Amino acid sequence: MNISRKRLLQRLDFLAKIGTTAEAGVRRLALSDADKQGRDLVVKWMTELGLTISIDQIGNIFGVRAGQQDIPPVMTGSHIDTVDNGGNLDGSLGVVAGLEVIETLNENNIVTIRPLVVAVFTNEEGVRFQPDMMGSLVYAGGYDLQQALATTDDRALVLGEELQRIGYAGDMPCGDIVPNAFIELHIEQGPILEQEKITLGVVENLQGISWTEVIVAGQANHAGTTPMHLRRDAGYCAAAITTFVHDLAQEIGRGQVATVGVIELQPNTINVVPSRAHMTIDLRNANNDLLIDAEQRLNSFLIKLAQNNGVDIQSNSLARFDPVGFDKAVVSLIENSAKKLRHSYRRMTSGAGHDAQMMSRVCPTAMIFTPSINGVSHNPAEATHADDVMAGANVLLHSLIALANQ
Ligand code: HGY
Ligand code: MN
Ligand code: MN
Repeated sequence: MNISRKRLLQRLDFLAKIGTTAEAGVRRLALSDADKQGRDLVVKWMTELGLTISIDQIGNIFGVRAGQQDIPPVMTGSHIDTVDNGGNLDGSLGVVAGLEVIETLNENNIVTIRPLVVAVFTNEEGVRFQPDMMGSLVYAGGYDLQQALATTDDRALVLGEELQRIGYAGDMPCGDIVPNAFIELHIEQGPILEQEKITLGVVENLQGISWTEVIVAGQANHAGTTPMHLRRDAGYCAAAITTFVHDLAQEIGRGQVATVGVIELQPNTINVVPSRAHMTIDLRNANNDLLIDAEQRLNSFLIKLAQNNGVDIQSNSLARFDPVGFDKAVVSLIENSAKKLRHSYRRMTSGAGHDAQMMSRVCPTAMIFTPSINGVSHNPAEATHADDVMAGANVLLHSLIALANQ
């Protein structure tokens, strides 16, 4: 029994058409109109597949397929919100492949012992509202619902009101469905599988994530008349922080990565020394001790930089997640499915954050990766060969059946 290639690729195409950008990317920021349209389309597909739909108080969507017994279900799924100008597979692959598994079981009249659930988690990307993986984090009890609903974006729009506006402020308490196991199919978003010419990643752990927002307050001044030693230059400090974290990652090595994704200067004018810088720093490492070391070294650098440049530097944590190990039994079950279907695979660490890392707090969890062409993601060029998409979805099908018949 195999999933239908045509249906799977067609659904991915339909979903990709919602929120397309000028560069043929996808922009479905959490709780935006485009996210609503995507949600409506997925709910339509779930209804057509005969799933019972529940929406929880943070807007997570669950499509439930009854099993032979009314016992804790096996769950799969991911997210359909995207980064600003992302690709059409990040998150969407896991949701659409989950629906394809359901349709394949329907057409083969197979009813598993356990119910099956396909989940769409709210705000996985954390681009508009932080932290990321917010919907699954609240669901797993790792973040207070009211605090999440009160989060605001950079236009001071409130998450809870946006949820109401798009019609996805559900009433099901978060965490109401407690699965027996969870598997997420996702693109690797990195270069490893393609470089090693391996079809599938069996993800056994996921690195720690530290997101910090930094505000540098200096003094606007004339670019021509202000001597260098009298400047309180927020722009220079933002640049110094950016090069510091880049060099820090090189120095620590051992998988340490560091990214300054946002730098906004004020007044952002050619002949004015910047008075203010707003920036974000993303540090990650699979080794928590190294990640803590990186955070501490960044902190001491910020204190020294402020003293030496007469500026005030405030930093606040936007997200902090320890590295996660996935469930050994689920990892080997996925490996067995890959073996049975004669696909090459390797165990690996996830460099990206995923809803699965939050689901691992509530039930045995693991992930399946498919290769990313040129290792590119969070970019309109994000792509995966159709054969690899099929391989991932078929291993998901067989793994879910195995789990749901346990
Ligand atoms: O940031 C991440 O790793 C994920 O894409 N939210
Ligand atoms: Mn993702
Ligand atoms: Mn992503």
